[in-house]
Amino acid sequence: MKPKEREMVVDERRRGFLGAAALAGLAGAGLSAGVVVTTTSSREAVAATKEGDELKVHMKPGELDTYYGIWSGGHSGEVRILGLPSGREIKRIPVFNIDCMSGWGITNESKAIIGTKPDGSLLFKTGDTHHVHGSYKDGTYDGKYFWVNDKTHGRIARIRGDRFEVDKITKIPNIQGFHGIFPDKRDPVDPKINYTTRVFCGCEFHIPQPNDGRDLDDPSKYFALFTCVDAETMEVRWQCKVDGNMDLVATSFDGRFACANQYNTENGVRYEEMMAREVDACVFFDIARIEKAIKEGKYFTIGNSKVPVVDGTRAANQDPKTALTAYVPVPKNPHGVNASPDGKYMVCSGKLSPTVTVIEVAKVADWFDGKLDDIRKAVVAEVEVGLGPLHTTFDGRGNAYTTLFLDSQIVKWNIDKAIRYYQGDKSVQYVIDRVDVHYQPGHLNASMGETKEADGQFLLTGCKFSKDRFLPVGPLHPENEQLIDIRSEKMKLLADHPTYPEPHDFIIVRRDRIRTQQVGKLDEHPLALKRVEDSGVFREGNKVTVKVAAYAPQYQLREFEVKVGDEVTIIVTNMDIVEDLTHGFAIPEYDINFIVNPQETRSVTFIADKPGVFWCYCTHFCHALHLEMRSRMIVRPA
Ligand code: CUK
Ligand code: CUA
Ligand code: CA
Repeated sequence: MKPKEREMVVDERRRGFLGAAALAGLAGAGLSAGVVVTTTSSREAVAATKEGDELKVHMKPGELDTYYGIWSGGHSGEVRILGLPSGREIKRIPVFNIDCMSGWGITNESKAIIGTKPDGSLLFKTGDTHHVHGSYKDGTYDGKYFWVNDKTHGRIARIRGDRFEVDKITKIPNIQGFHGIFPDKRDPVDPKINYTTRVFCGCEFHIPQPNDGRDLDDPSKYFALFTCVDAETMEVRWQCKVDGNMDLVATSFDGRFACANQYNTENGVRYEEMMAREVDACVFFDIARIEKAIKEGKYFTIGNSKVPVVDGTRAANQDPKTALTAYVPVPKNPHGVNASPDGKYMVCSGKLSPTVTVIEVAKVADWFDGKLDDIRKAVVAEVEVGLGPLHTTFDGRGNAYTTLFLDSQIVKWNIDKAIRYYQGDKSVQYVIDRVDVHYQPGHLNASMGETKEADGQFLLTGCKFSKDRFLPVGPLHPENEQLIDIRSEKMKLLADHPTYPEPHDFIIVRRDRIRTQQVGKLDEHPLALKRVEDSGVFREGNKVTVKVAAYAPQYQLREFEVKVGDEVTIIVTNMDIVEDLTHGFAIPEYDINFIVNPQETRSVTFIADKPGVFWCYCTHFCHALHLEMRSRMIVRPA
């Protein structure tokens, strides 16, 4: 944002505040005059910093970051937005958790997205987010959607890129341990579709199919499914049965393949069994072929689920010309698969093997097309990088950066050189640099590193242990996200950022890719009041609807009455039109607490089971008269 624009926004805010203050004490006075502010938070493209400049870690007051970091929250169930490179946390997005700041899991609108049981209570209250990925257009982020997995309950959530709020959650059938997730980058068949239309979901755990009490003691019958979800409708399109399990997922830039690393090709149910083999695999899915097979009716279904399932097991896919899947060997219990930004390679980390395996995508295609006799030849390098390699990112200059969990290091290596070394030229030094990190890194990602616009500015790595890096706060330590400058040959560790446990993965998106809606639109809210005067209590039998307009500094209604035993629905519409003027609504003893942003509506439903006076009050500081912003709920004994 240019300084001038920023001034404008600040000015609008001040005006909103004063305009609203002038209304104090006036009931039903209608809207204050004001301007709908729809600033985009990131208008200008970001000029890459030049080598030699100090990479900025600290922002001056009022200065904006150049990148959005979209962080998973692990078993907190949420997603966070960080400004980068400063590392300042800007927002938390409740996803699979309950959040009493925003009312996620409390309002009727959020419950409808999360899903409810027949009694109206939430289907699930917990979740475990690991991987966030954004929608693509032309090989880079278009800022439209972000998706995140729920490992605990096998759900996928979609986050709107213009609001950083969840708009859909889908529960995937027939799976457990949904871990890796990745959107496609373009269509495998129609070259005109150069954007994301599918999201692929890997699944880690084997289960009996259907998992309804049969085959409990016969793990040889358990299996795992790869799932394709429609990016727009969020419906499950199809599933693919595989041998072994799936961990992380990646997609090719040409749209043809999705792939997943497999650490449990043994189909083991105990860890010793899962690490019995020296070599596991990375399984490739030919998306167009799978969808053709489904069109031709070559699928089955499982239990009550109507989702078509194709057979992607090794036995059923021996003939390359018709194969839906290919299993590329990778040692040993690999963790993580990442696509290089030039579209050429998939890099799979060995985890229990000190190696990374480089798979050439064109050679995988050759195998499927009958031009390569052995899928093992798609491996063009398998080179040593250090102990416990987990995840890899890229700088767009041909270099890869891999986390070494056991060595507590990031290793920078050159892909072409690694290939040359592997193919016989042992004089080549493919490892370029190493830097110690603190401590035990899992994921890492470079700025725009998962797009063809990888810009090689900086990377962050999510260290699983922070130990002594921050003031001690008792037994639970934060994670440590470390910022590393990667603009030159040598990496430079710049900063530590603590994060609440436990982010796994994250992406770093240049800010001009994001266009936000800063003020809501009442016509997108079916329950919205049109005018303040429409507030009121509407009774049908024992069902009572209470419509409340909120506009600083008051609620209209200032009091309302219901009876014990009533089923009460309170609909709150924030009539303020000033950016950042959010109101809250909490009811003591009734466990109600939520916010409503400007020009939006939220509702809650509860049984009035306690007689008395209950002051509904505004929880979100909105105005000089914020504390006075209350409404008196009178619950009369029946
Ligand atoms: S996994 Cu956590 S460090 Cu879920 Cu992406 Cu590798
Ligand atoms: Cu409205 Cu505080
Ligand atoms: Ca294994």
